[in-house]
Amino acid sequence: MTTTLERYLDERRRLVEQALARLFPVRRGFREAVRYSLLAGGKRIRPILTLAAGEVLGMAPRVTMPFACAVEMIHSYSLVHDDLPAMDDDDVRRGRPSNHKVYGEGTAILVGDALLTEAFGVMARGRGVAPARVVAAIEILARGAGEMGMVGGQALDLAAEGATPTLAAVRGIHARKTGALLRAAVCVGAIVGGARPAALARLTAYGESLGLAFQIADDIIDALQDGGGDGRTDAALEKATYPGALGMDGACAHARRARDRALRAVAPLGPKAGMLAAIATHVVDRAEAAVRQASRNG
Ligand code: GRG
Repeated sequence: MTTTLERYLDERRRLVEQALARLFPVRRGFREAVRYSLLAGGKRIRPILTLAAGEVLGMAPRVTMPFACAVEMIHSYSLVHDDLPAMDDDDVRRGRPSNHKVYGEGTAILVGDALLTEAFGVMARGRGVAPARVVAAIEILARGAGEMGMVGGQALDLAAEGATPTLAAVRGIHARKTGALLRAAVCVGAIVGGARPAALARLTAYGESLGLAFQIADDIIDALQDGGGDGRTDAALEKATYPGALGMDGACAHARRARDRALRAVAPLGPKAGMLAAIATHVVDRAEAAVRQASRNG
């Protein structure tokens, strides 16, 4: 049975795919390498969060879309760069060879550079949004993606490699590496939608807790795929992960608490925030279902 949330996610995902494809229509030369990673599927959860936050304020997806695309472009660039041999050295991304395996390292670096740079151009060209909101959205996204956000978190992660991290270290790394962009995705939608300070504070708190829940859920699913029963696999321990620091049960409990904080943050915004609430619930349900499945499989 298709739930309201699934229908919403499918519809918004389709709109995002169409908008991204329109931004990069030509299929030749370097553009082909850009399209390879940008249009490679993925859940599109970040741009959907931008659209959903805008919708809480009554903003039509068509107006918020350039900002949602910019968020996804920055996410895609981070994945292309993260897969490079100098970073995580992953050969596969979104079910197919990573960008550098197909086009070479130099081109993959440039694909990331292009996506990051163009993201800001796409926002600057957004139509139907007051210039002050555009500037504020650009600023908040730059902060989430930059040195104090995702890039800074990646730098901390590189520095932590090889050591068994404490929970505080895990929290600090992930709040920036993954959480900052998710939080910014929500804030961008809120700002474009013209949120007043009280609503902006609520949506920001939601984005923060959702980012944490998402990261823990992602770590849980990864640890299970690595074959860990309690999450304390070598892979989990060498890298800064929640199951590595807390064990699987502790990580699940932590994810549920983050979800509950996200739900409490948006509850006063009423039914218009229903999709944001459903997304937070879905993120944690997915991880818990994976844990149940793994324990059934022994
Ligand atoms: C290289 C500057 C730079 C940053 C890299 C995003 C990131 C920072 C690294 C990716 C490593 C990773 C797998 C982190 C876990 C959380 C995460 C970002 C998962 C991927 O996001 P999803 O699940 O992926 O939304 P899709 O493919 O659905 O978009």
